[in-house]
Amino acid sequence: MNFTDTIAAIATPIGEGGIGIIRISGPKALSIGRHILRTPKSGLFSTIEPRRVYYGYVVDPEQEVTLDEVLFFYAPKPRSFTAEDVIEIQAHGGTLVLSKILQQVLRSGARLAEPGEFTMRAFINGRIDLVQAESVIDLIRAKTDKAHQLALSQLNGRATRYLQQIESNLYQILVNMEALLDFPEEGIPDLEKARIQTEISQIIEKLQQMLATVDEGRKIREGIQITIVGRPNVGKSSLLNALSQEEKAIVTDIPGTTRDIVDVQLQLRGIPIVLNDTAGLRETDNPIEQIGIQRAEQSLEQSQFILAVFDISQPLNDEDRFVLQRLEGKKVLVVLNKADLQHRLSLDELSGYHLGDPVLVSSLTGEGIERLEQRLVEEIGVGNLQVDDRPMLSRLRHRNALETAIEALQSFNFGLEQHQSEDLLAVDLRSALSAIGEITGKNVNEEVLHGIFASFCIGK
Ligand SMILES: Nc1nc2c(ncn2[C@@H]2O[C@H](COP(=O)(O)OP(=O)(O)OP(=O)(O)O)[C@@H](O)[C@H]2O)c(=O)[nH]1
Ligand SMILES: [Mg+2]
Repeated sequence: MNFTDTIAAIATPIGEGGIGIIRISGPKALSIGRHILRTPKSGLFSTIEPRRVYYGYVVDPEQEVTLDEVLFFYAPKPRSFTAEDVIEIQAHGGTLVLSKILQQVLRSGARLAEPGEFTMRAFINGRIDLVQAESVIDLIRAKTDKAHQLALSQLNGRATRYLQQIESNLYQILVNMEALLDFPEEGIPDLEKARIQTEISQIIEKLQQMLATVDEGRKIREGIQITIVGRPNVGKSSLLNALSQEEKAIVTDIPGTTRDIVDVQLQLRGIPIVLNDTAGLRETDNPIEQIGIQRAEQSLEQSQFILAVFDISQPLNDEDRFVLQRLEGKKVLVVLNKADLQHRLSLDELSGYHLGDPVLVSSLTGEGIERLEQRLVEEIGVGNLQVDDRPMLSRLRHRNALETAIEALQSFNFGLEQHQSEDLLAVDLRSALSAIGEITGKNVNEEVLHGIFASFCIGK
């Protein structure tokens, strides 16, 4: 597809920096560049060669006033980020300077790019597929080494090539089958049927292996949200502080200290974790505390994992039981805090709730905290998450499409056994192909695309 308009944006973050970059992409990029760029001697550039860095000035050509001293280069299509003509101008990184240059670029015939629009053009122009486009934003957002590796592996097209291979195999089977359709009275020969079935089974297996990487990939990419819950005063905030090794949450001996959710980000074996400390759960008349408790309950519902804290120096009370009832069906690790004090909690009653082996810690002395981390790693299953040379995917959207493709192929193989007609079999093949096309972006609707790129920043 050829875009007829030219887009521009500031590609670097707002604020002061050594340099700031203005990116221009589209058919008018070069002519806009010529219009506003001047040589060091204030002349027009007679030639701007591809991929060469030039030194010069940006001017407002109407007034012939200089806006900034810059470096710039020109990358003609298709060898540029967007696969269109691109000019990138490195100016001084100040908000006012950059916005003046941008205004001048816009006055000269470009329009302001929408968030993610440069990457979207790279995708629509066929330079990258959708998995690669998604990985661009993942690379920008990566906060851990593993997330960085995963984004790079997707950007360099490992998953893309793997899916393309599967697509082309399926396509070949479809073509062969449609050729057979011309002789409907003969049907598919048995030998041929067996061969197709084996091939489809192999493809199903490959897709299943890929499906297995999605959950890992999502953990690596998005991280895991863990919520700390418990009745007031058991030491939830102290535990948050101990795990994050900072005095992030207020700790007092007054029950009902924490009101709002306090979150910290940390890493567990290279996986990003967001840890939420919440208000102690109990009945209360205090309206502020009530709101805090509502938020705690919300976080308890939405979190992927719960650390349920109890005070081992006190017998279980009704508030604890109230908390315990809330934990049913959740992924929970029970933490018995205040291990440095005398133990008065009945483990028998606790074990009646079948929440697994508790971990004993003292958030005050730090005793048991390392063991708790180790248990967390095991329970969440992040201990052996790694990015290797498997083709990995990492989004819910990928998971749904893979599942659809697998189901369609299973239905195909079943149909083949049941001597289903070729045109019905072809429907299954096509729906598998279309599901895979949703991942790579060959077959994806406007709305999904918009959703993907809207989460990008402007200038990317
Ligand atoms: N001895 C001992 N005291 C602790 C330990 N952990 C917390 N405490 C004390 O218990 C009291 C309550 O701690 P917090 O961390 O504020 O408890 P919380 O669960 O966040 O309480 P709320 O925010 O009110 O729900 C404070 O006085 C802490 O110093 C521990 O492991 N040992
Ligand atoms: Mg607290």
